[in-house]
Amino acid sequence: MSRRILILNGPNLNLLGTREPELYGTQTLVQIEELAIKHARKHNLVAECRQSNNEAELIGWIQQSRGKCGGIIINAAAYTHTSIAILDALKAVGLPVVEVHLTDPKKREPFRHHSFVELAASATFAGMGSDGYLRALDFLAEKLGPDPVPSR
Ligand code: CA2
Repeated sequence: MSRRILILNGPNLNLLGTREPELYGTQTLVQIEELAIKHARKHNLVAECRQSNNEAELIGWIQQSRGKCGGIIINAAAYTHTSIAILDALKAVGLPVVEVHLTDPKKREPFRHHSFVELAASATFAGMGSDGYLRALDFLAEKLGPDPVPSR
């Protein structure tokens, strides 16, 4: 199984660190991605990070991960609560999926309580800020098992 992990972030997460810091913190998405890439290396995983405000683009990347990646970490942002298309794509690729949210949507407005992504996910890490992405990598590293050919 590939040790490449696709880390997907959905709409408006490109604004992290610039608006609503009281809710989403002060780290930018680039900083969070750098932390994730470094953390992945500790597990001999390669994190490939992508963000889009476009549902179709996210679906395209999910479809392309089939046969190339060993797992997907996804913060689908608002699409979490609306997108059956993303759910279907995640199910179709048949890879382990971990759902991440910076905040805990279940403790926010009722319209955020339902997650379609959750229906395809093996685990969810929510309300932990950027640590959620690192815990998601730990989870996938455990699921994939040790690297048969460790690089160091
Ligand atoms: O807590 C999360 O990670 C969310 O996925 C964030 C989404 C929200 O729709 C989900 O319910 C929970 C919103 C992302 C918006 O990101 C912004 C970042 C900075 C400034 C404004 C929005």
